[in-house]
Amino acid sequence: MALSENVISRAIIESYSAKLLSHLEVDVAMVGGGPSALTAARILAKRGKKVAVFERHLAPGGGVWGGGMLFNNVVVQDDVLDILDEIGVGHKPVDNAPGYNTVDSVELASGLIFSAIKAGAVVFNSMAVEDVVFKDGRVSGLVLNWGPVQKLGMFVDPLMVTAKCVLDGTGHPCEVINLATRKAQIKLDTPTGGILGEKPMWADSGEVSTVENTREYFPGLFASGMSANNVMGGYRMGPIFGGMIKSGVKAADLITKALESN
Ligand code: 48F
Repeated sequence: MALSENVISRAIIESYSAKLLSHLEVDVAMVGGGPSALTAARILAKRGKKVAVFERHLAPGGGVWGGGMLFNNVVVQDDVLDILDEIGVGHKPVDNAPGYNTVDSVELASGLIFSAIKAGAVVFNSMAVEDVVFKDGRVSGLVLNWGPVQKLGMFVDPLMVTAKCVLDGTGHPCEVINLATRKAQIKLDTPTGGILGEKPMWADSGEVSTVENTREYFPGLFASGMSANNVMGGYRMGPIFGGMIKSGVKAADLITKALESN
């Protein structure tokens, strides 16, 4: 069979269009494909929710790939090993340090991505979120543009998707909550009503607060991972990832509850 260039192009254009069209209206729209959002995406998709993840870069996985200072291993605590086992990611105990394990960061990043997609979440890579849809006092969706268009500063109007819940999983900059507070002048569910700002390194505290700070901060708008820590003034923790994974589990539970109570 002689291959047709036109068939190849048409197959991609039609299948991609179908995928995008079927995700113009979702249960959960996630911004950023870091470890916390990918964990939440996998769990929510497994529960039958319609989940789309929008990641600005070509490769989802966020801060996982780089390990610690490009030494491409990360550390996780014992209490997330069951989750790593569930998604088939290997781990090794650290000698003479009970409770600590190392994980190959490339295996963890790819495992989180693959398991989320296999569970039914759809990842749109190279798509950046530049604004939120804000209706009737609620964050109701996302405004999208191509990652490279945003990076080049091209003036191109965006497209929009609507969602019952939005998760800010953008990591340290908490981009979505930042822009929502700035543009919609919303008051967050924080002591000041605004973003408290991330604190410096304290691994132990940061790991705990990442999970505690995973919350709904405004109707329809949730935050996980380092984004939640920035909003609520938590410490950073560096290349240890148990808290990120547990934050994703908590985000999935909170969003499930929100979806099922409406
Ligand atoms: O920062 P990131 O990995 O998210 P996380 O789940 O995990 C944090 C850790 O990686 C690490 C840490 C752990 O110990 O401190 O930092 O909080 O991933 C965030 C993802 O969001 C994407 C970004 O490219 C990255 O992959 N992102 C950020 N802003 C946008 C975005 C945006 N506006 N639109 C789309 N994607």
